[in-house]
Amino acid sequence: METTLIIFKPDAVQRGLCGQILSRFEQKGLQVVGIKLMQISQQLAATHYEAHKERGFYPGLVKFMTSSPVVVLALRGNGAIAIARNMMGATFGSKANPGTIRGDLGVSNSFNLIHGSDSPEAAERELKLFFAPGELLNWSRNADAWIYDHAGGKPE
Ligand code: 3AN
Repeated sequence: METTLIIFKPDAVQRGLCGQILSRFEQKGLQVVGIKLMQISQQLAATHYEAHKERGFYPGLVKFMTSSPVVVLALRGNGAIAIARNMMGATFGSKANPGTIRGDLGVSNSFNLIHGSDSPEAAERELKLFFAPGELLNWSRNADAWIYDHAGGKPE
């Protein structure tokens, strides 16, 4: 099972879209193993986005991400990283396909509602940045018996 780090960005929180977006992930079958409302500090934003430090959009991105609270989530499932990325859609709402979160809920070319880890390495790094040890819960979900086929001994 993979776990991915998802952020509902300040625009999602301010626009009251968190419930809708979370519903999509729950309905898909991804399991919430961590969730909290938080204000991202300058330092945390800088660490999280350090790969983009030299990009022209970086100052605006850090300003946006620290401007208002966000909701951070850890979502778990088979292939959770790719599943969440596909559900998010292309980076900007203006380009994202209908049916995706960004495609259905936004039009902006900088406010794009949601972040999701883009690889297992990024997920491991980002989960550690945003969740302290003990904030992620390994809990067994009864619905898993119907979300996955366990006939072969592991969830498929
Ligand atoms: P994604 O979130 O789809 O993985 P990346 O990894 O290309 O997108 O970019 C990381 C973040 O940087 C994006 N979520 C977006 O908020 C921001 N970003 C990327 N390109 C731009 C841009 N041209 N203008 C403003 N913000 C940008």
